[in-house]
Amino acid sequence: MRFDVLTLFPEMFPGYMSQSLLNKAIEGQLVDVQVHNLRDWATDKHQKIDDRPFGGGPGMILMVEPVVNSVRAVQKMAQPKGKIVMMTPSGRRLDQKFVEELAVEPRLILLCGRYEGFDQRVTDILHPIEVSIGDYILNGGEVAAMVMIDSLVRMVPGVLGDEQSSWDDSFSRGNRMLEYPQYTRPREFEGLEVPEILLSGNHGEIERWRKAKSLENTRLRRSDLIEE
Ligand code: 6GU
Repeated sequence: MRFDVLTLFPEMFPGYMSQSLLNKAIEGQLVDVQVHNLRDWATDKHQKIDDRPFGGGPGMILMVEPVVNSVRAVQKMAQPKGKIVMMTPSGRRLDQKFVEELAVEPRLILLCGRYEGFDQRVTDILHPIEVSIGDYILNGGEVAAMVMIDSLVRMVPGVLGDEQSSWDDSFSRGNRMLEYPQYTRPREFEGLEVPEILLSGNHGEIERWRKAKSLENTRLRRSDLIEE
């Protein structure tokens, strides 16, 4: 799966991309992430890519021409041309179902804007898929793009060990449950002991206990998932 990120802050991405799982996926050529500086498509000599909103108001708006030109140029850099995704708080909220829909795409062009937004004509011309990562406002789409890439990379076959395919993970289709509690050594810390059953070696009982804890956690913290 290939991602092309269009951003005014390309320097935000290398640190994220060196994270081990993503880095391995890139090294293994399962995933390709190309980051492009929107400013490279500025049309004037001052490299201006944003301007004040018509009608007044705070902040700056990303200009239509550099954005549309950048997307078209980036699409031409490789095959297939890829679907366009605009990171915006007014987009469709990302959840695991949406992640799975996007995960079948071979290539996505991710447009990151500052939060005051894009000139409306970017949307009118490019008809991007508009994605939000939740009901809060970020300073820009970059962190949201990383969240989206992170969730998508897990769905690319071969990226996770084959013992843990994400397509049947917790939260994936048909299993929208929170995790059960997990423990590792030591068996006791500050008076807190690992539940006896996990040391019993009885795999049937362990499985039952985990299912019960999962259900209990989900009921207590995310009853909305059970209603669904
Ligand atoms: Cl995609 N962008 C911004 N700026 N804020 C957000 C968001 C995106 N998703 C949630 N909040």
